[in-house]
Amino acid sequence: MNNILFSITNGVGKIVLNRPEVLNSFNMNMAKEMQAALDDCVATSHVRSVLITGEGRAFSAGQDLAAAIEPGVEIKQIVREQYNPIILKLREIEKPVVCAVNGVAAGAGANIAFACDIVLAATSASFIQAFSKIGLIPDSAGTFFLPRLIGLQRASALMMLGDKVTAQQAMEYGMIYKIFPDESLMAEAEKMAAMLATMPTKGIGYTKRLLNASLNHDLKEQLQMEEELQDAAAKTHDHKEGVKAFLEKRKPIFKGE
Ligand code: T3D
Repeated sequence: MNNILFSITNGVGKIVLNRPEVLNSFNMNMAKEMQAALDDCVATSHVRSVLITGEGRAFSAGQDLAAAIEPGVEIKQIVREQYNPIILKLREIEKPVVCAVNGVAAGAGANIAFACDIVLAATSASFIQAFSKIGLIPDSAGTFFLPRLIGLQRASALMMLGDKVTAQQAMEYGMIYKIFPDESLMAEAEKMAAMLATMPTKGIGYTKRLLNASLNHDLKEQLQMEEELQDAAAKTHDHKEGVKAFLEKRKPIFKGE
Protein backbone atom coordinates (compact mmCIF):
# COMPACT_ATOMS: atom_id res chain seq x y z
CA MET A 1 0.00 0.00 0.00
CA ASN A 2 1.54 3.34 -1.08
CA ASN A 3 -1.34 5.73 -0.75
CA ILE A 4 -2.36 4.90 2.79
CA LEU A 5 -0.45 3.72 5.85
CA PHE A 6 -2.10 0.82 7.64
CA SER A 7 -1.06 -0.65 10.97
CA ILE A 8 -2.57 -2.70 13.75
CA THR A 9 -1.48 -1.91 17.30
CA ASN A 10 -3.13 -2.94 20.58
CA GLY A 11 -6.39 -3.86 18.87
CA VAL A 12 -6.61 -0.63 16.84
CA GLY A 13 -6.54 -0.73 13.02
CA LYS A 14 -5.08 2.64 12.01
CA ILE A 15 -5.56 4.02 8.50
CA VAL A 16 -3.60 7.14 7.54
CA LEU A 17 -4.47 8.78 4.21
CA ASN A 18 -1.04 9.37 2.74
CA ARG A 19 -0.95 11.65 -0.29
CA PRO A 20 -0.04 14.85 1.59
CA GLU A 21 1.32 16.60 -1.53
CA VAL A 22 -2.25 16.76 -2.89
CA LEU A 23 -3.89 17.17 0.54
CA ASN A 24 -4.73 13.43 0.67
CA SER A 25 -7.19 13.79 -2.19
CA PHE A 26 -8.50 10.45 -3.42
CA ASN A 27 -7.50 8.65 -6.58
CA MET A 28 -8.69 5.13 -7.40
CA ASN A 29 -5.62 3.51 -5.81
CA MET A 30 -6.02 5.30 -2.50
CA ALA A 31 -9.73 4.47 -2.38
CA LYS A 32 -9.07 0.78 -3.11
CA GLU A 33 -6.32 0.64 -0.48
CA MET A 34 -8.66 2.17 2.10
CA GLN A 35 -11.35 -0.35 1.18
CA ALA A 36 -8.85 -3.22 1.57
CA ALA A 37 -7.71 -1.90 4.97
CA LEU A 38 -11.33 -1.69 6.15
CA ASP A 39 -11.90 -5.28 4.95
CA ASP A 40 -8.83 -6.30 6.94
CA CYS A 41 -10.24 -4.60 10.04
CA VAL A 42 -13.50 -6.56 9.60
CA ALA A 43 -11.71 -9.88 9.09
CA THR A 44 -9.10 -9.55 11.85
CA SER A 45 -10.74 -10.50 15.12
CA HIS A 46 -8.13 -8.83 17.31
CA VAL A 47 -8.88 -5.49 15.63
CA ARG A 48 -11.57 -4.06 17.92
CA SER A 49 -11.59 -0.41 16.82
CA VAL A 50 -10.53 1.62 13.79
CA LEU A 51 -8.82 5.01 13.65
CA ILE A 52 -8.72 7.09 10.46
CA THR A 53 -6.66 10.25 9.95
CA GLY A 54 -4.59 12.10 7.35
CA GLU A 55 -0.87 12.69 6.88
CA GLY A 56 0.37 16.29 6.69
CA ARG A 57 -1.71 19.44 6.96
CA ALA A 58 -5.01 18.10 5.57
CA PHE A 59 -7.41 15.29 6.37
CA SER A 60 -8.54 15.01 2.74
CA ALA A 61 -9.44 17.43 -0.06
CA GLY A 62 -11.90 14.89 -1.53
CA GLN A 63 -11.59 13.70 -5.08
CA ASP A 64 -8.23 14.23 -6.81
CA LEU A 65 -9.50 16.59 -9.47
CA ALA A 66 -6.57 15.92 -11.80
CA ALA A 67 -7.24 12.17 -11.66
CA ALA A 68 -10.94 12.77 -12.29
CA ILE A 69 -10.35 14.38 -15.69
CA GLU A 70 -7.92 11.79 -17.03
CA PRO A 71 -9.06 10.36 -20.37
CA GLY A 72 -11.39 7.38 -20.02
CA VAL A 73 -12.36 8.18 -16.42
CA GLU A 74 -16.08 8.45 -15.73
CA ILE A 75 -17.41 10.25 -12.67
CA LYS A 76 -20.10 7.61 -12.22
CA GLN A 77 -17.41 4.95 -11.99
CA ILE A 78 -15.46 7.02 -9.45
CA VAL A 79 -18.51 7.36 -7.20
CA ARG A 80 -19.51 3.71 -7.59
CA GLU A 81 -16.04 2.18 -7.17
CA GLN A 82 -14.25 4.62 -4.87
CA TYR A 83 -16.67 6.28 -2.49
CA ASN A 84 -19.81 4.17 -2.20
CA PRO A 85 -17.91 1.07 -1.01
CA ILE A 86 -15.94 3.15 1.52
CA ILE A 87 -19.12 4.58 3.04
CA LEU A 88 -20.82 1.18 3.19
CA LYS A 89 -17.77 -0.44 4.77
CA LEU A 90 -17.54 2.33 7.38
CA ARG A 91 -21.18 1.82 8.33
CA GLU A 92 -21.23 -1.97 8.09
CA ILE A 93 -18.13 -2.77 10.13
CA GLU A 94 -19.45 -3.71 13.58
CA LYS A 95 -16.51 -2.12 15.35
CA PRO A 96 -16.26 1.54 16.38
CA VAL A 97 -14.59 3.88 13.86
CA VAL A 98 -12.93 7.04 15.20
CA CYS A 99 -12.00 9.74 12.69
CA ALA A 100 -9.32 12.27 13.65
CA VAL A 101 -9.71 15.21 11.27
CA ASN A 102 -6.27 16.77 11.41
CA GLY A 103 -6.82 19.60 8.91
CA VAL A 104 -9.11 20.59 6.06
CA ALA A 105 -11.75 18.02 5.05
CA ALA A 106 -13.36 18.98 1.73
CA GLY A 107 -15.84 17.29 -0.60
CA ALA A 108 -15.82 13.52 -0.25
CA GLY A 109 -13.12 13.97 2.42
CA ALA A 110 -15.63 15.70 4.69
CA ASN A 111 -18.41 13.25 3.98
CA ILE A 112 -16.20 10.21 4.67
CA ALA A 113 -15.49 11.74 8.09
CA PHE A 114 -19.22 12.20 8.77
CA ALA A 115 -19.84 8.50 8.05
CA CYS A 116 -17.52 7.53 10.92
CA ASP A 117 -18.89 6.79 14.39
CA ILE A 118 -16.99 9.36 16.44
CA VAL A 119 -15.40 12.38 14.74
CA LEU A 120 -12.70 14.35 16.53
CA ALA A 121 -10.97 17.35 14.98
CA ALA A 122 -7.96 19.59 15.47
CA THR A 123 -8.84 23.18 16.37
CA SER A 124 -7.38 24.32 13.03
CA ALA A 125 -9.39 21.79 10.98
CA SER A 126 -12.23 22.85 8.72
CA PHE A 127 -15.04 21.25 6.73
CA ILE A 128 -16.12 22.31 3.23
CA GLN A 129 -18.91 20.91 1.06
CA ALA A 130 -16.79 21.91 -1.93
CA PHE A 131 -18.95 20.21 -4.56
CA SER A 132 -21.17 23.15 -5.57
CA LYS A 133 -18.12 25.23 -6.44
CA ILE A 134 -17.24 22.82 -9.24
CA GLY A 135 -20.79 22.09 -10.37
CA LEU A 136 -21.14 18.70 -8.65
CA ILE A 137 -23.55 17.36 -6.09
CA PRO A 138 -22.48 16.18 -2.61
CA ASP A 139 -21.72 12.47 -2.75
CA SER A 140 -20.22 9.95 -0.30
CA ALA A 141 -23.54 10.00 1.59
CA GLY A 142 -23.25 13.68 2.46
CA THR A 143 -26.90 14.20 1.53
CA PHE A 144 -27.80 11.28 3.84
CA PHE A 145 -25.75 12.04 6.95
CA LEU A 146 -25.34 15.83 7.02
CA PRO A 147 -29.06 16.75 7.23
CA ARG A 148 -29.47 14.09 9.91
CA LEU A 149 -26.51 15.49 11.85
CA ILE A 150 -27.24 19.22 11.61
CA GLY A 151 -30.75 19.60 10.16
CA LEU A 152 -32.02 20.40 6.67
CA GLN A 153 -31.56 24.17 6.84
CA ARG A 154 -27.88 24.19 7.75
CA ALA A 155 -27.11 21.24 5.47
CA SER A 156 -28.82 22.98 2.53
CA ALA A 157 -26.93 26.22 3.09
CA LEU A 158 -23.54 24.54 3.52
CA MET A 159 -24.05 22.34 0.46
CA MET A 160 -25.35 25.10 -1.79
CA LEU A 161 -22.94 27.84 -0.69
CA GLY A 162 -19.87 25.65 -0.12
CA ASP A 163 -19.01 27.73 2.97
CA LYS A 164 -16.07 26.69 5.13
CA VAL A 165 -17.05 25.53 8.63
CA THR A 166 -14.43 25.80 11.36
CA ALA A 167 -13.88 22.90 13.76
CA GLN A 168 -15.41 24.97 16.57
CA GLN A 169 -18.57 25.63 14.48
CA ALA A 170 -18.69 21.99 13.39
CA MET A 171 -18.76 20.91 17.02
CA GLU A 172 -21.43 23.48 17.91
CA TYR A 173 -23.58 22.35 14.95
CA GLY A 174 -23.26 18.67 16.00
CA MET A 175 -21.30 17.66 12.89
CA ILE A 176 -18.47 16.30 15.03
CA TYR A 177 -18.04 15.15 18.62
CA LYS A 178 -15.06 17.03 20.08
CA ILE A 179 -12.15 19.29 19.17
CA PHE A 180 -8.64 19.25 20.56
CA PRO A 181 -5.61 21.54 20.19
CA ASP A 182 -3.69 20.56 17.03
CA GLU A 183 -0.73 19.22 19.01
CA SER A 184 -2.84 16.86 21.14
CA LEU A 185 -5.40 15.60 18.58
CA MET A 186 -3.54 12.42 17.63
CA ALA A 187 -2.71 11.43 21.20
CA GLU A 188 -6.35 11.95 22.21
CA ALA A 189 -7.69 10.05 19.19
CA GLU A 190 -5.27 7.17 19.78
CA LYS A 191 -6.25 7.06 23.45
CA MET A 192 -9.94 6.92 22.56
CA ALA A 193 -9.46 4.23 19.88
CA ALA A 194 -7.30 2.16 22.26
CA MET A 195 -9.93 2.44 25.00
CA LEU A 196 -12.69 1.39 22.60
CA ALA A 197 -10.55 -1.63 21.65
CA THR A 198 -10.77 -2.84 25.24
CA MET A 199 -14.55 -2.45 25.49
CA PRO A 200 -17.31 -5.03 24.78
CA THR A 201 -16.91 -5.11 20.99
CA LYS A 202 -19.98 -7.25 20.30
CA GLY A 203 -22.27 -4.93 22.26
CA ILE A 204 -20.80 -1.87 20.56
CA GLY A 205 -21.24 -3.59 17.18
CA TYR A 206 -24.89 -4.30 17.96
CA THR A 207 -25.33 -0.67 19.02
CA LYS A 208 -23.96 0.42 15.64
CA ARG A 209 -26.31 -1.98 13.85
CA LEU A 210 -29.23 -0.44 15.79
CA LEU A 211 -28.14 3.12 15.03
CA ASN A 212 -27.88 2.29 11.32
CA ALA A 213 -31.35 0.73 11.38
CA SER A 214 -32.85 3.66 13.34
CA LEU A 215 -32.27 5.88 10.30
CA ASN A 216 -35.06 4.02 8.48
CA HIS A 217 -37.12 2.22 11.13
CA ASP A 218 -40.35 3.22 12.83
CA LEU A 219 -40.63 2.99 16.63
CA LYS A 220 -42.09 -0.51 16.72
CA GLU A 221 -39.47 -1.91 14.38
CA GLN A 222 -36.73 -0.32 16.45
CA LEU A 223 -38.11 -1.64 19.75
CA GLN A 224 -38.31 -5.12 18.23
CA MET A 225 -34.72 -4.94 17.07
CA GLU A 226 -33.53 -3.65 20.46
CA GLU A 227 -35.26 -6.62 22.12
CA GLU A 228 -33.47 -9.07 19.83
CA LEU A 229 -30.05 -7.49 20.09
CA GLN A 230 -30.28 -6.97 23.85
CA ASP A 231 -30.89 -10.70 24.06
CA ALA A 232 -27.81 -11.33 21.89
CA ALA A 233 -25.72 -8.87 23.96
CA ALA A 234 -26.81 -10.57 27.19
CA LYS A 235 -25.42 -13.85 25.89
CA THR A 236 -21.92 -12.49 25.27
CA HIS A 237 -18.89 -13.25 27.41
CA ASP A 238 -18.37 -9.52 27.92
CA HIS A 239 -21.81 -8.96 29.44
CA LYS A 240 -21.24 -11.77 31.91
CA GLU A 241 -17.76 -10.45 32.70
CA GLY A 242 -19.06 -6.88 33.11
CA VAL A 243 -21.67 -7.89 35.67
CA LYS A 244 -19.30 -10.26 37.49
CA ALA A 245 -16.59 -7.60 37.71
CA PHE A 246 -19.13 -5.04 38.99
CA LEU A 247 -20.28 -7.35 41.75
CA GLU A 248 -16.69 -8.28 42.64
CA LYS A 249 -15.73 -4.58 42.67
CA ARG A 250 -12.89 -5.01 40.15
CA LYS A 251 -12.11 -3.80 36.64
CA PRO A 252 -13.68 -5.97 33.93
CA ILE A 253 -11.51 -7.76 31.37
CA PHE A 254 -13.46 -7.72 28.13
CA LYS A 255 -12.48 -10.03 25.28
CA GLY A 256 -14.73 -8.64 22.54
CA GLU A 257 -16.66 -11.89 22.56
O1 T3D B 1 -14.97 12.57 -10.10
C1 T3D B 1 -15.48 13.35 -9.31
O2 T3D B 1 -15.03 14.49 -9.18
C2 T3D B 1 -16.63 12.88 -8.48
C3 T3D B 1 -16.30 12.80 -7.06
C4 T3D B 1 -16.44 13.88 -6.28
C5 T3D B 1 -16.06 13.85 -4.88
C6 T3D B 1 -15.42 15.16 -4.44
O3 T3D B 1 -14.77 15.14 -3.44
S1 T3D B 1 -15.69 16.57 -5.38
C7 T3D B 1 -14.78 17.82 -4.45
C8 T3D B 1 -13.34 17.80 -4.80
N1 T3D B 1 -12.56 18.65 -3.93
C9 T3D B 1 -12.50 19.96 -4.06
O4 T3D B 1 -13.13 20.57 -4.90
C10 T3D B 1 -11.55 20.69 -3.14
C11 T3D B 1 -10.39 21.30 -3.93
N2 T3D B 1 -9.42 21.87 -3.04
C12 T3D B 1 -9.58 23.06 -2.43
O5 T3D B 1 -10.61 23.72 -2.56
C13 T3D B 1 -8.44 23.55 -1.60
O6 T3D B 1 -7.28 22.87 -1.98
C14 T3D B 1 -8.66 23.35 -0.09
C15 T3D B 1 -9.76 24.31 0.40
C16 T3D B 1 -9.04 21.92 0.25
C17 T3D B 1 -7.36 23.70 0.66
O7 T3D B 1 -6.90 24.97 0.22
P1 T3D B 1 -5.40 25.41 0.53
O8 T3D B 1 -5.27 26.85 0.07
O9 T3D B 1 -5.08 25.12 1.94
O10 T3D B 1 -4.46 24.45 -0.35
P2 T3D B 1 -4.19 24.51 -1.92
O11 T3D B 1 -3.03 25.43 -2.18
O12 T3D B 1 -5.44 24.79 -2.65
O13 T3D B 1 -3.76 23.01 -2.22
C18 T3D B 1 -2.45 22.52 -1.92
C19 T3D B 1 -2.05 21.57 -3.03
O14 T3D B 1 -2.97 20.48 -3.06
C20 T3D B 1 -2.15 22.24 -4.39
O15 T3D B 1 -1.14 21.67 -5.20
P3 T3D B 1 0.22 22.52 -5.53
O16 T3D B 1 -0.19 23.84 -6.09
O17 T3D B 1 0.91 22.65 -4.19
O18 T3D B 1 0.96 21.65 -6.51
C21 T3D B 1 -3.50 21.80 -4.88
O19 T3D B 1 -3.61 21.80 -6.28
C22 T3D B 1 -3.57 20.39 -4.35
N3 T3D B 1 -4.97 19.96 -4.18
C23 T3D B 1 -5.84 20.41 -3.25
N4 T3D B 1 -7.01 19.81 -3.43
C24 T3D B 1 -6.88 18.99 -4.48
C25 T3D B 1 -5.58 19.08 -4.97
N5 T3D B 1 -5.16 18.39 -6.03
C26 T3D B 1 -6.05 17.57 -6.62
N6 T3D B 1 -7.32 17.43 -6.20
C27 T3D B 1 -7.78 18.10 -5.14
N7 T3D B 1 -9.04 17.94 -4.70
